Amino acid sequence: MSKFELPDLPYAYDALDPYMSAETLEFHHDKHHLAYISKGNELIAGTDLEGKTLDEIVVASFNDPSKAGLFNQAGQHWNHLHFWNWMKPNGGGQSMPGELEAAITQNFGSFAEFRGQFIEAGMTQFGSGWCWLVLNAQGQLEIMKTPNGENPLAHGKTAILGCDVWEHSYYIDYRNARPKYLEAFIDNMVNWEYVAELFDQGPLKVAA
Ligand code: MN3
Repeated sequence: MSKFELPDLPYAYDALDPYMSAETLEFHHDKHHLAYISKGNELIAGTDLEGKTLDEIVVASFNDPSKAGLFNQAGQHWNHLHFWNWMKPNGGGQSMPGELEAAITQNFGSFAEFRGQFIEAGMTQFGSGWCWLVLNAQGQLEIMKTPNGENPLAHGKTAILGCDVWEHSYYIDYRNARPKYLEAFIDNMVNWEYVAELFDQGPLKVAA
C-alpha cells in the first residue's frame, strides 16, 4: 500500500535566498506540506482509494463530495510535490529549452505576454490558491487559477508549472506584496527544465 510521503527538498533550505528564504522553506516544507501528508494518510485509511496512485486519488476524491476533506490534503500533496521541483537556484527568466519557449510564444504571442498573464492570475486569485500554466486535452497551453488545494488535474488539465499563492508561501519574505513574489518566481526561481520535462510528457492520461 502506498502512503503519502514527504520528499526531501531538491536543494538546500537556503538555496533560493534571497527570493525565498530558508525560514519560508523550512515552515512550508517541514510543517505545511507534512501536515497535508499526515492528515491525508489519516483520511484515506480504510477507504476504497487506499493504494491508488496519487493522480487517481486527486481526481476521484474531487469528484466525490463525501471525500472533500481527503481531496484538500491529496490535492495539496500533489501540488507541493511539484512545487518544490518547479523552483531551483538561479532559475527563472526566459532561458528555457527551445521547444517549450516556442510553444509559449506560439500560444501567448510572446514570453512577456505569458509572464504578464501568469502573474495576473496569481494576483487575482482571491484568497488562498494557485496559478498555473497548463496543457489542455488538445495539448495547447493555457493559464489557470484555482482556489485552496484545487489543481488543474482535478479539472481535467495537466499542470506544467504552478505557483503557490497561499500566504504561507510568501508572507515571511514579501509580507502582503504578492505581485513581487510572483515576479521573483517567474524571473528568478522557475526550473524551466522541469517544466519542459512535463511539457514533453503531454497531457496526463488520468486528466484527459
Ligand atoms: Mn503551500
